[in-house]
Amino acid sequence: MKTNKDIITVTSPLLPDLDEFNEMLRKIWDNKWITNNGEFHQRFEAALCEYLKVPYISVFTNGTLPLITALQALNISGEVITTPYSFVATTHSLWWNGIKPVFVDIDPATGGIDPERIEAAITPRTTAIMPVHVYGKPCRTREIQDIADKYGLRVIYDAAHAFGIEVDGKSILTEGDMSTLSFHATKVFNTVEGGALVVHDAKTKQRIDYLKNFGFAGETEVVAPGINGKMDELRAAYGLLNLRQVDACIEARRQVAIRYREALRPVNGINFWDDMPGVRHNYSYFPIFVDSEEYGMTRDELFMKLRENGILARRYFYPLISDFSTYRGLPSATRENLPNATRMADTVLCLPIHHLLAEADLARIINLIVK
Ligand code: T4K
Repeated sequence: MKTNKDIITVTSPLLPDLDEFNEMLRKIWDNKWITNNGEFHQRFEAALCEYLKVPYISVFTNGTLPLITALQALNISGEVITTPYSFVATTHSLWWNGIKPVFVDIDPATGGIDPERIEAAITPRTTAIMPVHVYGKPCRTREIQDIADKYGLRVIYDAAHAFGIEVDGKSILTEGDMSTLSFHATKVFNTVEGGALVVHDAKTKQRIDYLKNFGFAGETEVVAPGINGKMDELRAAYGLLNLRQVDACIEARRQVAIRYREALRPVNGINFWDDMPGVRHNYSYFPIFVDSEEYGMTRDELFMKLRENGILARRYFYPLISDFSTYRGLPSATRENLPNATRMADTVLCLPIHHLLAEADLARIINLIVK
């Protein structure tokens, strides 16, 4: 009989020190200001700008509302080019804005959109591209921007997984017109639920701040049909504390990745990515890709074997978004149009990776995969 102690989950949330959090809560209680752009909210945004090396950020109550709000802020309509290899929130944000998603296949080297296939999907109704830095692996941003510039399109990055990712010392979050983050409990950096929108200038930041507060630009003035996306003071304080320990958490995850790579490299049919040169990774996920012919077992057989042994690896991102009933009828949702994404979704397994994984846990997981 397995106890909870024997279960190894795909991730585990980074939690602030409870005494320190209590101290912050006391301050919030004293302030009696618990949401609506309070002291901790402002401090959190400033601290995030510094940590992430970005000029302007607006924090939200989750990682889906920044996607929806970014599309609103840029007046995106018609069709948007995106990929089906992501969490369903990416495409849902388009649907919620009455925009038609157009799926383009991914580059198997990054899991992100294949820039070479974007132009063929552009129509007179296309207004933007929404790529995803899936697993925190940077997309081919320069090529994407060149296409966007050529056709006058906006670029909104779903950077939900890309907390702290840098390329040659520069934050990936500064690419495109805007980038969104998720601070959900399962992310490398979390505020329980939470998210953010990164923008380039003060005017846009102001507009986003209006939009996440119902469009209010003062007590009696509403400048746009906004939404309620505000992060409260408790979670901003929690975020401030987690920011202090996120580097140690990323380093612990890096050690897990190193251990997996050493142990799994000799295993035929188990493929994975190495770090990209010049990139600061965050090790938010450790996807492996199972070649069933070489490995002698399908991805689903390995998934079940691990599960029966208490290892809760996850098939992020299977099924493809384009395979969900909501989107299956779209002209771009066919498997013929999306061969790389289909292959990746059918072979991927994200192994447990987090800051609390002990060597004994890793040995258990690795032994089951190595056979
Ligand atoms: N764009 C992308 C590319 C995204 O990946 C996401 C979210 C979004 C946008 C939208 O951002 P948010 O609006 O969610 O902020 C999770 C998350 O709910 C979701 O945030 C995330 N992506 C997605 C990839 O994964 P589930 O359904 O897999 O989570 P769940 O509850 O099965 O948890 C997985 C494991 O994590 C559990 O087995 C154990 C561990 N866990 C989880 C929670 C919630 C804990 O140890 N403690 C916890 O409190 O969706």
